[in-house]
Amino acid sequence: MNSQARSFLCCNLLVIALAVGSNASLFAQTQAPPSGPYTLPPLPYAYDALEPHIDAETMRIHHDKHHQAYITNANMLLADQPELSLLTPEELLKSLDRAPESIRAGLRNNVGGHLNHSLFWLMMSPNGGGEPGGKLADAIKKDFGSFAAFKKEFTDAALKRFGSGWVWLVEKDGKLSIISTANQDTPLLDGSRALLALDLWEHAYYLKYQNRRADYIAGWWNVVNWPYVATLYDAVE
Ligand code: MN3
Repeated sequence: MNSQARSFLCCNLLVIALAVGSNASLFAQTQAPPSGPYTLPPLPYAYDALEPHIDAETMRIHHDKHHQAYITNANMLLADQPELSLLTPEELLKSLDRAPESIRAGLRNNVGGHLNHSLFWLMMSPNGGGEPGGKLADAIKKDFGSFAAFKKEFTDAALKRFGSGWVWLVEKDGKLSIISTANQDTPLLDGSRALLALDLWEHAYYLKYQNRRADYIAGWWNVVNWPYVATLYDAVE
């Protein structure tokens, strides 16, 4: 690469760095994403497969840009952490105290972002929607009264999530519950197992729905991959 091309690339990276805000310094330090322990999992369906509920452009940017950025940042933070790099995202988030304090918050946000999005893609399907069956259906009825009551409680939690974060259906000690986490925090941090997740960052819906979060949530129910959620539930029993 000649020096002109290099300075052009450098300049563009700086613009990207400024655009992503708090992670700017991570981007500005290098010209190319480093290799590292994490790689972007492919979407298990086409970008437009969740239309009309989630549009193709949102899926493309969400997966290729936002999820990739969490991975790039996490890999950069782990560049000189060979022992931590051997851990799975789940293991790393559970043992953040082993990381140098200077990179702990960055790992929490970016490894959390990688883990949450990796789950989120699988929790949706072009053949989604409807209601779960089997043991998960029984558990929802036991702990919420009915599927409709569960859906209402989950939707209410998603509407009330202030700022960026997620709403989850989780299992802990044999009981289902709905919780909300800020930023990219995961239910793992309080010992819960994630069964279903809804991304409530504006990047997840703003292109199509703008400020109409309620419409995004209502649309999203049509793409929930209940068979996959049921496998996660069966795995925790
Ligand atoms: Mn997201």
